[in-house]
Amino acid sequence: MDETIRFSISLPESLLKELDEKMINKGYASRSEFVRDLIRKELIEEKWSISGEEVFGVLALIYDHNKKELAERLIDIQHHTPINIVCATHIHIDHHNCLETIILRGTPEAIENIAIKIGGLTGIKFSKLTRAATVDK
Ligand code: NI
Repeated sequence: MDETIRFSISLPESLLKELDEKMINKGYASRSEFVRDLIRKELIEEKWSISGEEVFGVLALIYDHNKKELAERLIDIQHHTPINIVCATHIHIDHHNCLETIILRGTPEAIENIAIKIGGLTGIKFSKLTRAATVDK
């Protein structure tokens, strides 16, 4: 575990006020925790912008259960990129809708590619890729 180092930063009063409001609205207990997460978020975005880095993605989907060819296409895409698929979870929401989350691992390009391929299929009603990465130990 990294040693925690304390340092001070200077901010214009209005920016500090904004920071505190956001910190409270997001449920953070301290400025330190909020600023740490802001820095991590920036580092994760940076990692996603570098080609060849290993990153993770969580793709959440809602789709039409009645479109049988869609389910087949979804499975096909996953079978053709098994190296990037860590796992998938499927729940049956109701008679017509399925929810699936697919956890992906690989380069930003590979993950974006799969997410675009899947998100563009006919019958997908919702598709959202959450970009994740490790940035500290
Ligand atoms: Ni289902």
